[in-house]
Amino acid sequence: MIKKIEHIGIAVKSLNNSNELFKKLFGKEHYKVEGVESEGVSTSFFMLGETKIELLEATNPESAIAKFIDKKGEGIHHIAYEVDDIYKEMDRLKSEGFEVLNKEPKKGADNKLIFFLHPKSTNGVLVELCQERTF
Ligand code: CMX
Repeated sequence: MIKKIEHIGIAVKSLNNSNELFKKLFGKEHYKVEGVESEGVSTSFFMLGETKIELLEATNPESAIAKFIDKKGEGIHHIAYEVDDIYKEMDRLKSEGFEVLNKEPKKGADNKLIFFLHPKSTNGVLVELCQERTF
């Protein structure tokens, strides 16, 4: 079951500059900075009530974030939904015909297991499904 929007991912050119900008916008600091080497990104997170904003800067030119910024510029990159059973949701969404981009859920930032749906199968919006890791 999809429970809520866990975070919204925003692709940025400079994490440092955008941390300052979003600090002014929200009136508070990000609560963490974390690199995810497998995704070629450096991330920061702001907590807003029950939802988070994740800023993503590319750390190499092959990163999905570098390609996105080259093509579309900075902006909303994905919406992440929290699920209660990520393996079950992966099977359910596959059987509903969505294009799942990962064979298995994998480790993502902020202590999550994650997988993605191709934006072509979700009205042009990249969708991330995530669940807190308990191990
Ligand atoms: N949102 C909406 N559309 C997107 C998109 C995004 N984030 N990224 C790419 N697209 C579009 C492209 O513009 C392209 O559109 P057109 O065909 O109309 O030109 C289409 O999707 C397919 O693009 P592509 O060139 O075939 O594929 P890409 O190499 O751009 O890869 C995607 C796109 C989604 C498959 C790839 O980015 C991916 O696998 N993403 C999942 C992993 C990821 O995004 N990691 C970074 C975040 C990690 C984290 O949150 O920690």
